[in-house]
Parts: sequence; structure tokens; C-alpha cells
Amino acid sequence: MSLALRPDMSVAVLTGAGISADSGLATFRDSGGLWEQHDVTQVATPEGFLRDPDLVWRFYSHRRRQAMAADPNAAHRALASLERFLESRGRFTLITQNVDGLHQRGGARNVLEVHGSLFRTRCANPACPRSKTAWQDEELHLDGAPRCGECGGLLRPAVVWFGEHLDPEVLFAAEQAVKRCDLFLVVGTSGVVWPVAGLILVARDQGARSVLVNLEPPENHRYFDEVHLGRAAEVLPSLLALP
Ligand code: BJW
Repeated sequence: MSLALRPDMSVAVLTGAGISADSGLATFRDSGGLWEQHDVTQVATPEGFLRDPDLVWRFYSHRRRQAMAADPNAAHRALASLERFLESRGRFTLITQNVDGLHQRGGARNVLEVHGSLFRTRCANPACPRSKTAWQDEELHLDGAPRCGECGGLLRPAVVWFGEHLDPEVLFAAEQAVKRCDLFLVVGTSGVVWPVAGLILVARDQGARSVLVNLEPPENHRYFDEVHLGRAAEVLPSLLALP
């Protein structure tokens, strides 16, 4: 079965950790996932970072290393093909909660990284100018938290932790894309983390067709018009079946 896409359609896609599972990266909430192996309050909150920045940096440096060693899979590539298919007459927005950079390495050109990136760093001191703009950083800080060259404070990964606001411009762009889409395609996410979890409600409100591809039915599966169960790398290429 395919989605019968037309080149003049407006498509918004939301991805989560499940799309990178077929590249060998752990998800968060599945059995054996990151939150089973690490205490989320210690490694993914601002309070956890203040308590033990070295631990947090070890967690993110290991994930940097794993993401660098991983390759994009057929699902990442299928979405990049969809972007090219729609580029002259349609609209395409790829919204990802993932921080692993695999969409870009799989050929996607415009990606809204709503939870930041494993490969960017910024200063953790809000008074420092280097806290405002993150920069590319592929180093592994396994021996401890790096320090800011400007203010001497701690540097931090430029990801969004629990209790932190998403970049308002990036979130706005994601909401706008969903508001004007004909098709909202969601791939590999449990749909429990807000505010991104609310995007399916935005899509429904404005009458978009909503399609979910996921290994198992998540809590919010009833909100979707269609649910395709299976591994993203297997299901997505045939579902998109581009000419
Ligand atoms: C496959 C597969 C295969 C497997 N093929 N599929 C309203 C109500 C309740 C709470 C809140 C609320 N509003 C805000 C909150 C608080 C909080 C929140 O949402 N909490 C809930 C969890 C209860 N949200 C926030 O704090 C957010 N900030 C915010 O709202 O600011 C305003 C505010 C501030 C203060 C107070 C109140 C409001 C920030 C959220 C930041 C999330 N950050 C993380 C870490 C990012 C950095 C990092 O990567 O380390 O983002 S947490 C983690 O979860 C990560 C992910 O992006 C995110 C979502 O996870 P995802 O991608 O869905 O993964 P899984 O593992 O959950 O699911 C994988 C799925 O794939 C599964 O369904 C599998 O079946 C499937 N799968 N293999 C296809 N091969």
C-alpha cells in the first residue's frame, strides 16, 4: 500500500527516536532504551546538569560517538527523496525530535531540530553571549565538562532538556508547517513529550490526513487516520513508493 503522493502536496513529517532504531541507535522509552539505563532526572534536566555536569557530558559524548558511527537507514533516505519529490511544486517540512543528525546525513536539506542537536554546544551561563548561539562541536568530552573560553563557565550540549523551553522560532515554524499541511506523517515516536505531542491535534484541527508509522501502537494512536505498524526502515520506503 502506498500513500499516493502528488508533487503539489503540502507534507509535514514528524520523526522520533524510532526512525533511528534501524540505524542501531537506542530509543528512550522502549525496553532497553536510554531511560531504562540512565536516570532521566540526572542526565536530561537542567538540575541534573548543575548537580553533575561531568556525568551529563559523558552521557552525551557517548551518544555523539554512537551517532557518528551510525549510518542513515532506508527510512531517512525515503524522507529525503520525498523532500526532493515535493521541492518544485509542493511543500515539505521535516520536524525531528532527534538530535543524531541522521536525517541530514541521509540527504534531507531542511530539518527543524526541535530538541536541538548532539553536535552543537553552547555556554550554560545565561549571562554569557556564547549562551545565545550554539556552535558545531564533534569533540568527545569524556573526561569532564568543557569550559567556556569567554566567561569560564560550563559549556553544555545544545539539546532541550525537560523543563526547558524549545526554541520559539523553531517551534513556531513546526506549528505553521503542520497548520498548512495536507498530510501529517509521523514516524517512530511515542508521542508523549510535549509540546511536540500536541502537533497531531493541530493537524486534526485543520483537517489534514494523519498517518503514523511505528513499531507498536503508541498511546495516541487513535488520533491518527491511518496507522502502519512495523519497522520504519521497512514500512516507510514502500508507503512512500515515489515514482
Ligand atoms: C520504532 C522502531 C522502529 C522503535 N521503527 N518505530 C503537558 C502535559 C504533561 C507534561 C508536560 C506538558 N507540557 C510540558 C510538559 C513537560 C515535559 C513533558 O512533555 N513531559 C512528559 C514526558 C510528561 N516537556 C518539557 O519539559 C518540554 N519543555 C516544555 O514543555 O517547555 C515549556 C514548559 C517548561 C516548564 C514547565 C512546563 C512547560 C521539553 C521536552 C524536552 C524533551 N527532551 C528529550 C531529550 C532531548 C535530548 C536528548 O536526546 O537527550 O527529547 S526527552 C526524549 O523524549 C527526547 C526525545 O526527542 C523525546 C521523545 O521521544 P521519542 O522520540 O518519542 O522516543 P521514545 O523512545 O519515547 O519512542 C520511540 C517510539 O519508536 C516508540 O513508540 C517505539 O515503538 C517506536 N519504535 N523502534 C518504528 N524500528
